[in-house]
Amino acid sequence: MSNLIFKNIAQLVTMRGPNRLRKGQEMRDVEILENGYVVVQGDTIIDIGTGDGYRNYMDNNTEVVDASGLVMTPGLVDSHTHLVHGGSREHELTMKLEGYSYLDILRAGGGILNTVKKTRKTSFEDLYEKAKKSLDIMVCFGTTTVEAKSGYGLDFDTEIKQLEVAKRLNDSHPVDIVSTFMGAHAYPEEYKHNHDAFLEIVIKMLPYIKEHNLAEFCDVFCEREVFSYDESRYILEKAKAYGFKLKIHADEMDSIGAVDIACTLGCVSADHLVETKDEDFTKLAKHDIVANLLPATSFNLNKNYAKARQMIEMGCGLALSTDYNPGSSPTENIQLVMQLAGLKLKMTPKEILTAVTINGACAVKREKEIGSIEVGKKADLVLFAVPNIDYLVYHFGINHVKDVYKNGKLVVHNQVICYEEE
Ligand code: IZC
Ligand code: ZN
Repeated sequence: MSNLIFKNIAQLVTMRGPNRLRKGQEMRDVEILENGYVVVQGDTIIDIGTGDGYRNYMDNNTEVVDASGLVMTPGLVDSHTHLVHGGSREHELTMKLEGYSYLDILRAGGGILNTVKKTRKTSFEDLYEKAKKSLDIMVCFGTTTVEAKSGYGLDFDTEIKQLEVAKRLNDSHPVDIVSTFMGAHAYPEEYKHNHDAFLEIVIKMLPYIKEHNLAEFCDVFCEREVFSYDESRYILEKAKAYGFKLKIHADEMDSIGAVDIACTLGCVSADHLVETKDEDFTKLAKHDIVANLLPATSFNLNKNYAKARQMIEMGCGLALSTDYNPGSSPTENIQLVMQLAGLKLKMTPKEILTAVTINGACAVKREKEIGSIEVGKKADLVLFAVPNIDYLVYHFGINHVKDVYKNGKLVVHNQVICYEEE
């Protein structure tokens, strides 16, 4: 097997360290090697260092990439998206501008329910093509692993269709997809007045999804007017019993006890955390739950931002994700999220990089394989055309990617997709 060598990397952000959630001050402990090199064999990193130590690995077949003037980071992890869905919701923008809230629109049968109608009507092929376009955009911005939720079917056939689309994409697209079943995303029109019956429908899907290996995680939208504390807890308890790992949409608009559910049931991540009470930060830290923050959603809905600084001071481990969805965060751009994290959450570039690499990997339970540039890990690597990591957060709203490598293969070159279709 021939080697692939990156040499003269201006700043190599290794994220070397323990394969676990980096919490509190640890989020700033980021190793940056100046004039670094990385050696890849097949899909795996076999050496890293500085200077010309790479020379030992050179033979006639070696491909050498000169990364002078570039920054290299691990492939970015977008650990919260609603990737697979039909249609879009631009026609709700005017309502939003007129002052209707996210929940007002949902109450009127729009919002998630608007996307449910469209997703039910859209064919497998069309859902696949649309989600593939989004994945292509994501990888062009440096994302190499994506978590993808269902939750726009709210009936057996459509939830399964969404999960099957994600599975097919995982097989055919270079980006890795980690699937989450989110049947408890909203109550569909037909069960608006019969919550108990809908909860049973969601629970009946769990064994099928588990047997067919269609999702690793189960998630619930725990929110006033959506799934109550008891309803959320009930679903997640059942999912846990079937062997799903858990996530929870927590405190996006209001705090109704989602963090308590996350701590008692052992959720891997609690996501949003905008209205979380300060005492709950300590609980998240103590239980090693990934606090997954989604500032593009706050930006898009013109709402409050999560209190990232307090969270870090209280010892939490933060991830950052796009929340890509057609309603509250119609963007695939993880770099914009990183820049909002700097501007609005007051996170430092090192904390931000920790959040979108190793901590994002923790949010999808892939911390042993990805999230850092270390010997033995997958060669998921991004080259950014910036002089240093501060620049990545400072110059906002544009794409800084030059090239992206997934499993040791070049998949984006000069911001253009170049992978071979499988
Ligand atoms: O489609 O509105 N928050 N779920 C919970 C979403 C946003 C997605 C949507
Ligand atoms: Zn979400």
